[in-house]
Amino acid sequence: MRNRTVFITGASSGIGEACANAFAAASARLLLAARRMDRLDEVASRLRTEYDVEVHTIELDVRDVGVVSRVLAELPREWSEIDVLVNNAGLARGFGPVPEGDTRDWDEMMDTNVKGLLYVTRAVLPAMLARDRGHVINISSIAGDEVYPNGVAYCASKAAVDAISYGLRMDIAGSSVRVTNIKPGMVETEFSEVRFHGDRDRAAKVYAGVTPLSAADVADTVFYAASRPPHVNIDEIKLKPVAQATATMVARDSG
Ligand code: NDP
Ligand code: 8X3
Repeated sequence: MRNRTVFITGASSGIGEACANAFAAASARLLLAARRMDRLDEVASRLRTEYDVEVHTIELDVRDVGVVSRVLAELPREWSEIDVLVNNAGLARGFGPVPEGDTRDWDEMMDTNVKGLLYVTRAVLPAMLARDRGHVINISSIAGDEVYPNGVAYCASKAAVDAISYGLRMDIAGSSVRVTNIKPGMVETEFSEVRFHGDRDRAAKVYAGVTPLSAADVADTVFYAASRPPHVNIDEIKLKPVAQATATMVARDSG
């Protein structure tokens, strides 16, 4: 991965930050994006110190198509050839049945998880295709095919990511650009705190009595897919904590 340029969206925390660690440890060059620049700059300076790698940060709200296309078109020349795109930026917002759903939460999830991922992919792919080289890695979820009650809009957004990953391989068939879909189960990050609108106690209960996946576990899987020989496409990987049988069936220690 030495000198490969890896672009990670949502790199200011959780799985995105862990992916940045994994690629930095392999001496990649890192292009990192998020909205919280204070957090992103902390990640960048830590990576430069720990791994002696080049890191470029960009402020990016993936929901804003104008900003996405402008910022990526105006990248400094030395950052414009992206080898690996990790479409990680995403969130769940709210937890409740559809008849009581908050449409603003639905908009935020669809705009980020589905449309934002498409906007970023649209901005990055043409240059990959022109060079006939590249890898798009989408962070979906088990929620894409293990739909659960109270999370229907989030599940639908991840089902869309599954469909995009599947269809993209057809749209670019014949090129050497690879497309991988990663589907994690329960990962302890800021995800649940975001879902529950900042309620930390409620978020902590999601991971109580169980050893969830860590963000590093997912990053390890992303890195595995990215580091196969160029003729190998890892279509999809689903990973869960051992204690998680399905999206809703989790064996917890009572003590
Ligand atoms: P975190 O909340 O820790 O990280 C989410 C990241 O996405 C942050 O860096 C955040 O950065 C970024 N982000 C959110 N909205 C936007 C936006 N509009 N524009 C740009 N960046 C944005 O959660 P995770 O690390 O867990 O989530 C990462 C991905 O993994 C998501 O797609 C999530 O759906 C998926 N996932 C998570 C699982 C879990 O159990 N944790 C399981 C399966 C999949 P900032 O706020 O600074 O913009
Ligand atoms: C996050 C995992 O099971 O909460 O995508 O949907 S889950």
